[in-house]
Amino acid sequence: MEKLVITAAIVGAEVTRAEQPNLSLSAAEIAEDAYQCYKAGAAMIHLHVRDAAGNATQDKEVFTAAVKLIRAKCPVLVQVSTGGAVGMSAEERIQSIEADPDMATLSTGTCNFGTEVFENTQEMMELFAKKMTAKNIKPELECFDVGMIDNGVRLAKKGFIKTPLHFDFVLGVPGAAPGTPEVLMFMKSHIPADATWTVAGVGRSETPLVTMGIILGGHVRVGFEDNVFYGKGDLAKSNAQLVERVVRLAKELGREVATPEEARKILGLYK
Ligand code: KMH
Ligand code: ZN
Repeated sequence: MEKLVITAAIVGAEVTRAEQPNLSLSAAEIAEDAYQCYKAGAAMIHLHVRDAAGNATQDKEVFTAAVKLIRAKCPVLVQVSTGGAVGMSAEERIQSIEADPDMATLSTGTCNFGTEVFENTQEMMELFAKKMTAKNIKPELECFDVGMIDNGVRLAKKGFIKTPLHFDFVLGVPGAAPGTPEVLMFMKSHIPADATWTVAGVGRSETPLVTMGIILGGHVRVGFEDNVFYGKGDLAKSNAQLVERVVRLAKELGREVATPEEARKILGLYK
């Protein structure tokens, strides 16, 4: 089995300080958070950024400042979000790839997202794919439901993105696929044989799905974007605490953890 790539989704677009008092908002806080996750064993940071008021933004300058500060502290890989927040335009969302990331997300389908709709039309997916390919950035295909896998495969068949593909199954978003073992097993079996995959479980599905990801040879994502708790009713102290748990689980289950440089090869990043 390949070594385990741990991604830390440290900020997200929706979480607030009221829900998680230790949430990082400024570029300096985000960089320190990323560094602590790197020290704990994360090979990659899935990055969202916030504006001065603490709201999600896809502003390229804000992304660039955060990416630079993270890179000044440690060699962790940086994957920028192009998902942004619900309601943002495609043009707004794709700005983040101007920050020279190692990787970027590409959500391959529209779904309900709680009480809202996270829109990713065919036109948007093709636009994002073309722009990432032009910049030599490998996309992580964010799949919140099963049909999104097929949309990702179709993008490759049409020549918008290169194979082998890398998927992230984000399970447990209310309105999309639930975070259950059965769903993960199906999604894992539904991707091309040469593809790699990561799993992220929202809320209480985080730790069970991470454990399955370790056992099944996938890769895993944890962090405040997906889950602010350590246990039931017990807020996590930090993103690093969530990463530390993954490292312990991996050790107990006999899976080695990848460094950022190893992760770059395992995921087949382009640069
Ligand atoms: N904030 C969600 C609506 C991504 O980062 O690519 C979308 C999201 C996906 O977080
Ligand atoms: Zn995200």
